[in-house]
Amino acid sequence: MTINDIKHPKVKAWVEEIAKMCQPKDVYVCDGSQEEYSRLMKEMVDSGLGIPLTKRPNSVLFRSDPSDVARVENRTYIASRKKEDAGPTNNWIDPDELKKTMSGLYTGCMKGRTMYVIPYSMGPVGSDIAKIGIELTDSAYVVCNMDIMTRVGTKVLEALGTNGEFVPCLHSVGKPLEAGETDGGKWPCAPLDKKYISHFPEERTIWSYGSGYGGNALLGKKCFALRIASVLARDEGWLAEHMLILKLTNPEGQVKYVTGAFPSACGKTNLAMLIPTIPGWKVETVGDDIAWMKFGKDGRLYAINPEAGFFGVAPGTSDSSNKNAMDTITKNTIFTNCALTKDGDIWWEGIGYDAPGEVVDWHGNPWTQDKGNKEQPPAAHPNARFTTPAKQCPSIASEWEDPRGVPIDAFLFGGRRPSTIPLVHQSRSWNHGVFLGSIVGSEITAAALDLKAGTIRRDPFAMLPFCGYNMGDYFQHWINIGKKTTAEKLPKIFYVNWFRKDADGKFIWPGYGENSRVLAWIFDRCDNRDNAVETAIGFMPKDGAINTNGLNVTAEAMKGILSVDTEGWKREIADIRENHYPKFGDKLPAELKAELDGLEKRLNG
Ligand code: SAT
Ligand code: MN
Repeated sequence: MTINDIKHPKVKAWVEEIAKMCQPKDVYVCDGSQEEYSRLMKEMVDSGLGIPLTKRPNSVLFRSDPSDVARVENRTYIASRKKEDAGPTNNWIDPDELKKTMSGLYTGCMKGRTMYVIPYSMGPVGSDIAKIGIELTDSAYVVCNMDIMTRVGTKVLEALGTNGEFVPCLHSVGKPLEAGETDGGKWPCAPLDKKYISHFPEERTIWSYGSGYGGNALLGKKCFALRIASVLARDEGWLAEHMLILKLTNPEGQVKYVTGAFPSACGKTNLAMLIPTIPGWKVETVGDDIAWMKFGKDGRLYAINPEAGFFGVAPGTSDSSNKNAMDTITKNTIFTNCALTKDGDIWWEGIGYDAPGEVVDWHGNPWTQDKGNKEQPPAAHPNARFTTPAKQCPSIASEWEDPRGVPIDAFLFGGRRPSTIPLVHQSRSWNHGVFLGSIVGSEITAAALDLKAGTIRRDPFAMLPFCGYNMGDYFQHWINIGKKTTAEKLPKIFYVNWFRKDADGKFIWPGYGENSRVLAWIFDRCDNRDNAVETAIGFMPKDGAINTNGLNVTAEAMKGILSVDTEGWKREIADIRENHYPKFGDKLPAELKAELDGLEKRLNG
């Protein structure tokens, strides 16, 4: 399609304005068809950028530039009018100044390239909870990834009509081509100090420059569905959260829907696709990364997964850690920065089997596994990814695209905490649950990071890099949500911790499928079953309330991870008081301060 196929005058004017600035060789409007996807993929394969995988139908491997392998948080900006509105946890630049700098970079930046117009919907097209974005990009790789991760094309333009609302998202890899120049099969991007991932929350606009990777470039994901959407959610009274959504069915066939927020490297995708070890229970997947939740007429919160695919971390994914993910990525998948085998398959560290002879590493160099060498650089980049359609996932729930969303029964929060935090506890109230969300964090283990080992890196609600406004105001928004309906209609809030370690530094809890035992307890809590005791920190499983049949954990160890570590919690409170809450200054809601005081009192009492 061409620019003249756009029937929305505002969209058309904006596309023309950006084309004038970026000066692409042509403008192409994506229809989202299979034919279009295949054509763009073929172009990338022909140019040497993509490598088709003979072992996986319709799947292609890409290698990025070594400088462009992950989100760049220190180049990510919330450019609100007032600095205070970005808050203490975001980078801020004055929006006028940032636009001026970036307009300079954008001028002529698409020379020699096509500018693709990607009309996309976050959420099922036509859902009341869904929203539309238009991404302009000079990267065909971005188009194909967006095709998998969102709903793209003609149907979105139709839903937009002539005056529908959209979020303008501008993206360029920041590498104009001179006349006759090509990329020569190399991943185009700009140097780090030229990369900008910018959000203008008042204008609800995204400008991204210089990176082609993941959340920097696929603007529907973290930029729109979290940073901009969190601002919309604040203003409109809903929630845009960094949460998986799963459907839990008990042996009697009853269903609960659970969402969960975890910082990175806590196994969120694995949990979303978990295969229960306890008989009769079933977990199905609605989403693995983002939940948008709105109140239904019945006063309950309904969640949709705004995405249509999974952008998962490849290393560590195996048949034993996540069989469903492995079965999802057998076809129609884009792999980035994985290793390539001789027989045309991908490989990565932790895939569950040794590298089959010499492979090609993510730099494009020959690589042979040397298990004796602990220092050997990995064959796959640690942030190597797969982009794969959600509908291919064997555990996908039949209602995952229900435009009404699914009614949420429980929120989980969790982090990697080798001590103090028990396997599971339930908040005493909504506000106490918001308190638990606000203290989420993982312990730093690698002393190499210039932080002391044992330090807790707090990542409230797992939203630290994704909240588009002042985090103190975000806490307040969560408190306010709790006042919008009755307590029994609100989801119950739980804090889980799969990562407790023993004195030898070994994980006590086996995790993965065994986490279903904890989910089962949570399920019954949602029905107010008599399976809990009240403690100073909240509700915890009664003796024997967690099914341990066939579990390889001693009764003593179970007791250890299911009791209140009073001294540990006192240290936790001191850390929150001294190092965490002061960051939010007078934006910290009084309710959270009261929860902290109350907890301390109960622990002392
Ligand atoms: O690169 S993404 O932001 O899409 C994924 C992630 O960092 O969690
Ligand atoms: Mn994420």
